[in-house]
Amino acid sequence: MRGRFITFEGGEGTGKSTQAALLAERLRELGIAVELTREPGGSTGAEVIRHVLLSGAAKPLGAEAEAMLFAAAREDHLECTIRPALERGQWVISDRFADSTRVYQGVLGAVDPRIIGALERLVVGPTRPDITFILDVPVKSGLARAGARRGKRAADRFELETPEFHQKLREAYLHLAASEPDRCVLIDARAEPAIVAEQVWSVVTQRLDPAMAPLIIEDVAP
Ligand code: Z5A
Repeated sequence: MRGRFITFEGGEGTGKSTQAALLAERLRELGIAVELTREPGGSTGAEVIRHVLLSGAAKPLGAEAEAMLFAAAREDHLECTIRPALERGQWVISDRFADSTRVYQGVLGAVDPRIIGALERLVVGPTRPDITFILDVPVKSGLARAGARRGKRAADRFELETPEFHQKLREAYLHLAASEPDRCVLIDARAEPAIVAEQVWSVVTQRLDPAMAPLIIEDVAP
């Protein structure tokens, strides 16, 4: 039986990595094998492209070229990591996926929706998430969280964008959540991580019934 595919989306500092890790931990406690991954990245080739994108080296090429690079990274991620894991019956949790391209390059970068749609059909095809959690916090709180976590490390290409950019990003994610309610679940992520994790868990148990998932015994190193 194919595993389940769950993605986390949202703006800066909304807690995607934290919630993806907490959900993976909870599923593993039930004996479910989980592949916890992220975008851009999640496979050897995609991690190389991640470096190019987040360094800002591709920014002068424009949003359309960046969308193609994110799609190339996603192709490798799907082929090398996501599809093999789903075929093994594992659950895949990805910190960002194709909705990030729709929102960052499509809405914010004003790339023609036909190009974004064509890339998604070509690369993602039928491998669509069963649930996408869209985490939402006010822009100020998200940027403050991300800044505190970054500490003295230099901001990446997207962290350098203006507060107006991040406000538009938040609105684009709210719009996406409203336009695809069967797949997307909007989560108010202002509360403590454990409280947000409970909201996420309640949706996962209602929609995907992890108690009924076939157990896969993970290889244990000798
Ligand atoms: N991008 C794109 O443009 N197109 C695409 O197709 C894709 C991506 C796939 C990837 O950056 C960038 O690439 C991203 C979009 C673009 N833009 N940016 N920036 P990344 O992978 O380096 O980072 P990110 O995805 O943006 O993650 P993030 O926003 O920096 O963080 P987060 O995952 O949402 O949050 P976190 O790491 O879980 O938490 C941040 C801090 O807040 C940390 O100290 C936590 O301990 C704390 N935290 C977490 N939850 C809470 C709660 N509930 N309360 C208080 N504090 C909390």
